[in-house]
Amino acid sequence: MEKNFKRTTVTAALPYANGPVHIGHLAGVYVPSDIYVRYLRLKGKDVLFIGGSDEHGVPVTIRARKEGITVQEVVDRYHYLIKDSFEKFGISFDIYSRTTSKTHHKLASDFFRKLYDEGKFVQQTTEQFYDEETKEFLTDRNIRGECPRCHAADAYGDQCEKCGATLSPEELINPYNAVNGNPLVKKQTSHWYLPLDQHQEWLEKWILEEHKEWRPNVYGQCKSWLDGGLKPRAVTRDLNWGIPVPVEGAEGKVLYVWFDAPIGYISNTKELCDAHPELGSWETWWKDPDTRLVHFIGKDNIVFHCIVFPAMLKAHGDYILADNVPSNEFLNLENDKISTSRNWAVWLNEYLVDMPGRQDELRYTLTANAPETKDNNFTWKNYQDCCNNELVAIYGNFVNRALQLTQKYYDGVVPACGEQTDYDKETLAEFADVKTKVESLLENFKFRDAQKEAMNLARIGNKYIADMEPWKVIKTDPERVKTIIYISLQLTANLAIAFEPFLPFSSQRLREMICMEEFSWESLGSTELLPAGKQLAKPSLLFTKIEDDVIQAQLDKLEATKKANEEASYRAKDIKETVTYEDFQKLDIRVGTVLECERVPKMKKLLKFLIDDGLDKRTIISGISQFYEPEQLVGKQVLFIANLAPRAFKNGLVSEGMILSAENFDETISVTTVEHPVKPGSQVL
Ligand code: B3M
Ligand code: ZN
Repeated sequence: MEKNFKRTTVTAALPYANGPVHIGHLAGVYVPSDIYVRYLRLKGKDVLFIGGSDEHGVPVTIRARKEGITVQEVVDRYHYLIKDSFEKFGISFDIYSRTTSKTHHKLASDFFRKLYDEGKFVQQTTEQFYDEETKEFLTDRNIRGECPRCHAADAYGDQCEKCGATLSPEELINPYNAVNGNPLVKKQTSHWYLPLDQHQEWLEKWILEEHKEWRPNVYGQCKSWLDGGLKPRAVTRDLNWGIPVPVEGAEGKVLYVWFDAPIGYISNTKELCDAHPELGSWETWWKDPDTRLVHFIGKDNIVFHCIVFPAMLKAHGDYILADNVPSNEFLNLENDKISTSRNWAVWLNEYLVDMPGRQDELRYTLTANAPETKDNNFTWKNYQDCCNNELVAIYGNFVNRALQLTQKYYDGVVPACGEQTDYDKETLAEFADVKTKVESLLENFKFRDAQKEAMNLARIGNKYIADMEPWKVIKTDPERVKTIIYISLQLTANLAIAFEPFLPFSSQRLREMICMEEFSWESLGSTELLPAGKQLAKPSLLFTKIEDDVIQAQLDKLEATKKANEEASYRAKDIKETVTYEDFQKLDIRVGTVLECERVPKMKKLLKFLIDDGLDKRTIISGISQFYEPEQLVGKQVLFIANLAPRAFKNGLVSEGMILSAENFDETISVTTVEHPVKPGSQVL
């Protein structure tokens, strides 16, 4: 922090190209990093903003299998989709490349080879699960089997989704290949490990002593890893997708995705600098101690960026290490965890279609709710409030008043400033203050508070113009109005600068309206941004209200997702444990004819049936009164269990059997019946 760096390399986590990106990604990584970079650029700093897609690893291969296409097709599809979404949201990467690029394959491969040649890895042979038919070692996620805890039939090698237990593949009972169901055998395989234990000492000093300023969540996670004692980590995998391990005899092995992905930051910088010599050598951006390196990431990536990647860089030598790793917590959606598999997300590509031209509205809401210190929540209602009550009612309203009045009174020409009152001076002084405040907040990665300060500027402006009431004063003291409008216009120009890092689209529109070509962070707070006599362009509304029906449509969409998920999870209800035919035969299921059916007083859910069972009449109680009027059922032939031990109910009623009903996914009930009439007492076989 204290050090005066010459330039800054900013990286944003490389999203897996296995699906589109959603608001959680934007809030956690890409909006904050973009705000930071835009701010630095506005200050005239030398900065590179490096992004790209992470195209290796198991997730993309699983997606390919699911969709029945090749892995290359998967990464192509999502790389371009993600890149496009980022562009449209104004995430101003200097480069957005991909880890399947030639440059990256070579750089990552050379990186590994250098460490290998210098003996920086240890080689270890372990037993892993292997499919003898497909001749492949399986990764945890591709192994399934019976859960040792809850005995669910299809737990994953790393986790049981039924009981939530964290597992290792060894613990599964009868492990099998998740893709083809083949049984698995144990087979020896050899891998290279980065001996993190050997890096423990310097990492402790570097993080725990020299980087106490890191966010508490980041520092805390690192500390607990370090306190637990670091262990060697495998950096290669048996997989047929990825960067081949550049060592003889390592056929069928690739670099572990978390080994190559962070090197992707370096490769993408190289690709950029090679194409733009004016940026200097890529090595300056990664090796010069005068360069400040900052990684923006989500909290599940902390260990890789703070411990594993630095250990790799240190083992390699030559490289600088991160100066800070601002990491966010998670964003929830409507009080529920964002989940790709449950489709519980607001996808950026869909938002762009549903809410055209409203990128800043989302950027604003996500920063206002940024999960900087704890998990936070996005709700559509809050989004609407942010838009209507803040962007429209405060920022938009102030700017619109100032510009419209300039048109009305002065044909769009900035009037000359007359003598200022004390209130005028106080207002301008408050504005000048904001620069220092926003600056120190941004330098400390406190984006939410920084944006709040920018909005405060607009509040000050709004209050000023409301208090001054130029539309009244014009009748009594037209000279005074010139000063009021002059000041309001200076405030407007300041807002265009202050909001640029946060809301680049509206800021640009505003600058066009006030014809401000040149602007810099340093001029923030100035009271002479728009000189008297300057002709402004015709104004239009900076923000427009979001109506209830637009919000409702989004809520309906989520509701439909919820319904579809419930349906799917119902369908996916596990089949109960296998029973033998003998077990089944113990049940005596018969057809009975309903002779009478009535509600049970004081027991709302129950219906009391009198059934002709072929031999006799019997009473059966069933909890299905919400779904049938008793008279609907009289005369129907229903299936019932004839040999179930009688069950007594509280009010003395006894049920002599049980009527079989089907429960629909929405929990409605339908009684089972026979297709053709049969004699009461017929057995179901
Ligand atoms: N692709 C994981 C993730 O998207 C990973 C980040 C890589 S950053 C080098 O959470
Ligand atoms: Zn389980």
